This record gives sequence, C-alpha cells and structure tokens, in this order.
Amino acid sequence: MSERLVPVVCPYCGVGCRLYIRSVDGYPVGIEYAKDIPNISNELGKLCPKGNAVVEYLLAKDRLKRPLKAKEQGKFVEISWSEAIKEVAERLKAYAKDDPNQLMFFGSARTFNEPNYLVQKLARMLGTNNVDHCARLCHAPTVTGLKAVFGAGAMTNTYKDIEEANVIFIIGHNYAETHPVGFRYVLKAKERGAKVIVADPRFTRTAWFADIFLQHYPGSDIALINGLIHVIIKERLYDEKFVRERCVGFDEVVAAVEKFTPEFVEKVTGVPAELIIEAARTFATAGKGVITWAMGLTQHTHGTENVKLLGTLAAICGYQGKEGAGCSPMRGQNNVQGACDMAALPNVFPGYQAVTDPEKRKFFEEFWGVELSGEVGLTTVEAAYAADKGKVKAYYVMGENPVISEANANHVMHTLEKLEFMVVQDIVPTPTMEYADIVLPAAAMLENEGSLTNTERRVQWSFQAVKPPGEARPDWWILSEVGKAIGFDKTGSGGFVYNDAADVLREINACTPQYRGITPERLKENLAGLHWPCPSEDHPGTRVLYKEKFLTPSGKANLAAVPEYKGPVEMPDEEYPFLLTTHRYVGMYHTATMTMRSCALKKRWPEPLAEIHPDDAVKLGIKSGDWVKVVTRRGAYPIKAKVTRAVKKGVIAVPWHWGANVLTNDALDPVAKIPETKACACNVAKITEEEARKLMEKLPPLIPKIEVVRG
Ligand SMILES: Nc1nc2c(c(=O)[nH]1)N[C@H]1C(S)=C(S)[C@@H](COP(=O)(O)OP(=O)(O)OC[C@H]3O[C@@H](n4cnc5c(=O)[nH]c(N)nc54)[C@H](O)[C@@H]3O)O[C@H]1N2
Ligand SMILES: Nc1nc2c(c(=O)[nH]1)N[C@H]1C(S)=C(S)[C@@H](COP(=O)(O)OP(=O)(O)OC[C@H]3O[C@@H](n4cnc5c(=O)[nH]c(N)nc54)[C@H](O)[C@@H]3O)O[C@H]1N2
Ligand code: SF4
Ligand SMILES: [Mo]
Repeated sequence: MSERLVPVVCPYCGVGCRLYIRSVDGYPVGIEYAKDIPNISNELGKLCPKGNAVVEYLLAKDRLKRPLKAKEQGKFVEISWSEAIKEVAERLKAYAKDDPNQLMFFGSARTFNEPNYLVQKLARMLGTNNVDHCARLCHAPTVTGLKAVFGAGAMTNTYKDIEEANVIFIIGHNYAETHPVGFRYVLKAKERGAKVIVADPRFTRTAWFADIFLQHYPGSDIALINGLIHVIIKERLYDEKFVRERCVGFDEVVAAVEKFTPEFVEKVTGVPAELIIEAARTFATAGKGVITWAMGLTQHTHGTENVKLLGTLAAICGYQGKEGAGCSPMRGQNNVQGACDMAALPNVFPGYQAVTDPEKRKFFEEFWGVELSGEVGLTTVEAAYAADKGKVKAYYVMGENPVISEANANHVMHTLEKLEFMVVQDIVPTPTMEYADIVLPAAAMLENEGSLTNTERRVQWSFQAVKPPGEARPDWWILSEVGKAIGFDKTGSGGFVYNDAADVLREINACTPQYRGITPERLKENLAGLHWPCPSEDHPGTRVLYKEKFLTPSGKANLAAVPEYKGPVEMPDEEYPFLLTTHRYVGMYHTATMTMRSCALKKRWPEPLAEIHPDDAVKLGIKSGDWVKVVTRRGAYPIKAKVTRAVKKGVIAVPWHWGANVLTNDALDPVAKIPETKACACNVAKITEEEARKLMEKLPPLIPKIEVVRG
C-alpha cells in the first residue's frame, strides 16, 4: 500500500487555496490542511465547506470513464479514444476547410492554464478567433472597464493589501459567502480597526460585518457610485496631488456627477442620503482603501460603466499604486484569471495581445507557423445567436455547462439543438452533454497536474494527487491528441506534440510576456506561487500594479464620466411587477456538477429558496416554505419561498445553482457582452406542490441519467 500526501490547489473558487490530498494507491482517502506552506492565499491552510468536501465528487459513481458517441439525443455508445479523436479531428477539419467561423470553442475556468492555452491555439490555428469561456458571464465588464481606466483588467493588488487597508468598500460581492477564505483578510483588517462598507440589495452574510451598509435596488449602482464621487468632490476629500499628477478627465467627472446629489441618489437607489454622505467620507478619508466587487456589479447591461466608475472612485482617492490600496475585483472560478491570461477570449492572443494588432499577429503567425485571422471572434452569447441563425454549426465545449449557466436557458437549449456537431469534454454527465455528439471524459484537476492563476494573479502548480477513473485523460492530453490528429503534428511551438503539462507551460513562457519568468521548475519549487507580471526567471513577481504609471497609452488613469443614470433594461411593470436578482450559496458551486455530487454539501444545502420581503409576501398570501412560481418573459421556475427582510420590498432574490437561468435576461452590455443576470422584471405567485412538480419536469435535469449502451 502506498500512501501519499500531495499538494494541490482547490478546484473551486478564485481564492486558490492550497491543500494536501491524502491518497492510498492512487485513491483519495482524505485531505490535510497546508499549515506548513508559508505565504499561500489561505493562511494556516484553512478551507471553506467546499474545500473540505473536495474528495467526494472525485468518487462519484457516474464519473465519465470512456469516450462516448451519441446514437440519438442523450443516448450514447462507448467508443475508443482513437475513434473519438479521429472523429473530432475530421469534423473540425471539415468545418475549418469550409469556413472556420462555423466553429465555436469554449475554454474553461475550471481547468488549468495549459489546456486553455491549447484550446485557443487549436481554434486560432484552425483559422477562427471564435473562442470564449465563462469569464464572459462573469468579470468581462471588469476587464473592459478597468482597461478603459487603467489600461489593463486584472486585480491591481493582492489579499495582503486588503489586510493592510484602512477601509474596504465591498459592492455587489457577497464576499463572506463566495470567497469565504479570502474574507479572512477583511476580518483581519477589521480587527486592526479598518472600516468596512458594504453595498448590496440583500442583507448578506457579508453585510453582517459592515460598519456602513448601503442597501440599494438591483441595477442602481451607477447612481450609487456617482453619488459617492459627488460627495467626495463637493467636500474636496479627493487626493488632489494624485488626480493632478496621475489622472486625466477629472473636469468631466466633476460635471457628470453634478446632478447625483445625495437626495437624488436616495430617490433612485433607496439608500438614505445621510448614509451616502457617511460612506463617502469614510471611504475617502481613510488614507488607504480597497474596493472589492464581483457579480452584483458586473452582470448588468451597464456593467462596464459600473466598473469604470469604481476605478474612478479608487483613483480620485489616490488608492492606486501603493500597498494597502487598489481595486480587487474578486475573480470567481479557480482559474478564470488564467483562462483569460491564456486568451480563451475572442479578441486577444495570450497575454492580452490584440488579434487586430498586425505586429502581435505576425509574432503568433511565426510562433505557430500558420496564417491567423485578425477578425475578432464571437462571445458565448453571440455564438448562441449565430448558431440559431445557422452561421455557427459546431461547438467544442471544454469544461462549461451552458444549459445551466448561460442566461435565458430555454434559448440556449434551442440553439444547442440546432447545432450539427458538438463535443463536450467534462468530468461528469451534465445537461449540456445531452446535446453532444461526442463526449470526451476528462480527468479532474486533482487527477492531473498543471498551473492555475488565482484572483491575485498568483500562479500556482497543482500536482497529480489521485488516479483518474477509467480512461479519463487530462484536458491538455486530449487537446494535444486532437491537434496532432488534425495534422498539427510538428514538434516545437508550431504543433501539438507535448510530453506533459510542463512542456505546454514552457511554450506559454515563450509567448506570454506576463508569464515569461513563471516556469514549471520555479512553480514546482515554490508552492506559494508567483504573482504575474513576472517578466524574467529571476523576477520575484509583482504584488502591487501601477506604482509609477498606468498601462494606458498616456500612462495616466482615464477617469470615467457617466453622466446618465441607467438601470436594468427590463424594469418592473404591471405584468411583471417585481425585480428579480440571482445569487449563490456558500456550499453550492455554479451548475453544481461537483457540489451536488457531495453528500455533505447536498445535505446542508438541499434546495434553493426565493427571498421575498414580508410586505410583498402578505399581499400575495405567501408564507416561508410555500411553493411559488417565479415567472419572467422567458420562463417559469418553481421554488420554495423564504419570507425575509434581507431583501427590499419589490425584489425577489433566487439562487441560480438549481437552474433558475430559464428566467434571466440575455440582454447584453454593449462593450463587455455580458448578459444581465442580476436584474430583470418578474412576477411571483403561490402554487401547489403538484403544480411545482409539473413545472420542475420541464426544467433540464441537473444530474441527467445519460443512457450508455456498451459497444
Ligand atoms: N460558494 C460559491 N462560491 C463561489 C461561486 C459559487 O458558485 N459558489 N462562484 C464563483 C464565481 S465564478 C464568482 S464570479 C463569484 C461571484 O461572487 P459574488 O458576486 O459574491 O456572487 P453572487 O452571490 O452571484 O452576487 C453577489 C451579490 O450581488 C448582489 N446583487 C444582486 N444584484 C445586484 C445589483 O444590482 N447591484 C449590486 N451592487 N449587487 C447586486 C447579490 O445580492 C449578491 O449578494 O463567486 C465565486 N465563488
Ligand atoms: N443567473 C446567473 N447565471 C450565472 C451567474 C449568476 O450569478 N447568475 N454567474 C455566472 C458566472 S460568474 C459564471 S463564472 C458562470 C459559470 O458557468 P460554467 O463555467 O458553465 O459553470 P460550472 O458549473 O463551473 O461549469 C463548469 C463545467 O466544468 C466541468 N469541470 C470541472 N472540472 C473540470 C476539469 O478539470 N476539466 C473539464 N474538462 N471539465 C471540468 C464541470 O463538471 C462543469 O460541467 O455562470 C454564470 N451564470
Ligand atoms: S475559499 Fe475557494 S479556494 Fe478556498 S477552499 Fe473555499 S472554494 Fe476552495
Ligand atoms: Mo464567475
């Protein structure tokens, strides 16, 4: 019997906690806290409920073990790896020959940097920039918004800076619940005397720790942030020197926020004027401040503007380029930062080098040895609409579950039905897989190795801890086989011949400026990892960005003026009188493919509850525990009610893990192309259990029983 203790990174969220997996003969038997590794993001090795339960999903009975081919929708036969790879390669090649833009590739924030690099390399070498991933549904506005203000889209600081801040403004981010171990840095700052300001339409677990709580209406963030800037400028609390020396556009901001008086903002947001004034004063006068945000801010048709305003707020207070300050958009998935860095995105090559820039394109044409397209590709939601029109005909989906995660799920399913060919590469059966033609069984992250990048730009190596089940294979291996079978079989950067994940990382080092010094050797040695940018092998990595200048062409921050108030595109009316918003639970993760395969988590978080204000509940005759039907212009969703003052009157808040995206709106932010999953009009009515059951049958099953005929 061989027992091992292997250091890995948690396969769930962007905090990127380290832990050890204990295994016997390649099977997982438990976990150990990584107490002995200094300077990791989870000090003392602490984990949240998901990290603690990490072994369970690995052992799920229905793990995918062999490649599958569909006989008809949802019915499969087992095939060999060589048959599967051959079929995928031939089909992709045929579409590419005809018109490469008929293809769409989905990268994955749930797997390592190396396969994300390979999936975009495959798309691009086949001639298309149609490659995207769930960052589109997530922090896309953070990238577009922060790029506009500071020249780049990543977190400008690290967790250490949150710990050292004197004020932390948390907006649209249920920090305590969605980045629970990272939240310890907020608590540590608070113990030191730092003030915490929380803005959220719901009274969340995070709000419990607030010194000032601003409860605004979903979608009213532009007014709220402009209101804070208004007070800071009017009371001359901003950092005049920083604004003069390091920013441009201040006069336009002054003019734009003129009408956002605390009284006006109170009317639009529902937050009392005096609280807005108090929050503005507390934030601006602290000396060192951090702003953290997540989906409450970004998942709107004006998400980019929300983020630009937060960047502006930080900049006018001088909270950039120094320790204990900065912008901390909290990246969600454990490798969403890395999937973006690796360019699983339609507009850039690795390292955010624009596909439209002829010089960058020339570099990659020489590096990969093929001609490349300079046309920006499709985003996830755009691809669905192109599929509906028959323009996109084939999807390659690695580690995403769009049937549950994309907005307006009924439309998503309709478009998947229209596709001619779909490959799904996942670790378990998903509702998306029901539409697949070929299923490729992937090894889970803990069953293979590679590098991944947490929210702080910290790149870490995760080692193989256990054996994958059956014939499941690492994501990088699958893509390398597909690439070779297509004919990209040269050695070196022009092909897909790799011995292991480290080989792929060496190629990434050679073409991604921020990762140049982040070699596999250094990562394997230093378990706390390295923060990018890390331009050379002797560079220690970078904690705080923009100490001297910003990455904009002028080197100065472009302050953003947003003079017009914009709310959600779909506001309550007579037919749909409530505002619906969606959120997460600490023990459930996204489309729940892993957390619902954990008995411990499922037991503690068994079902979703729709939060409704007591006054609304009385009017509708609803009590806690009653079944209700939430209805929007796009779908109907059965759920039990929880009557609570945590939400404002007129707001219905629903966790989305169980399939609530049949309700949400896929209207897009014009710049970031993110759908508006945080606010749309809805109606609510009490229903019987029988009616709920009937409605439930119409929803896609979260854990589908895929029928497999043995071949
Ligand atoms: N347990 C768990 N942790 C996770 C995840 C998970 O699924 N489960 N997912 C990970 C991922 S990928 C991400 S991106 C993060 C997301 O992390 P969060 O953004 O914290 O997650 P949410 O609960 O979706 O939304 C945050 C808050 O936004 C509020 N909100 C709703 N509408 C608005 C609005 O209009 N304005 C403002 N300001 N706030 C609003 C909600 O009430 C909610 O409390 O979490 C990561 N961590
Ligand atoms: N209404 C509403 N909708 C939302 C949101 C919201 O707040 N409200 N949030 C959005 C956000 S922020 C995000 S990030 C998206 C997330 O959207 P998705 O990325 O689609 O959601 P996940 O459940 O994380 O799905 C990832 C898939 O990867 C698989 N997987 C896990 N590990 C591996 C691996 O190692 N290899 C491979 N090949 N596959 C693997 C999982 O089984 C799962 O099927 O959802 C978005 N949808
Ligand atoms: S906070 Fe995130 S990374 Fe850490 S244990 Fe929990 S889910 Fe895993
Ligand atoms: Mo996310």
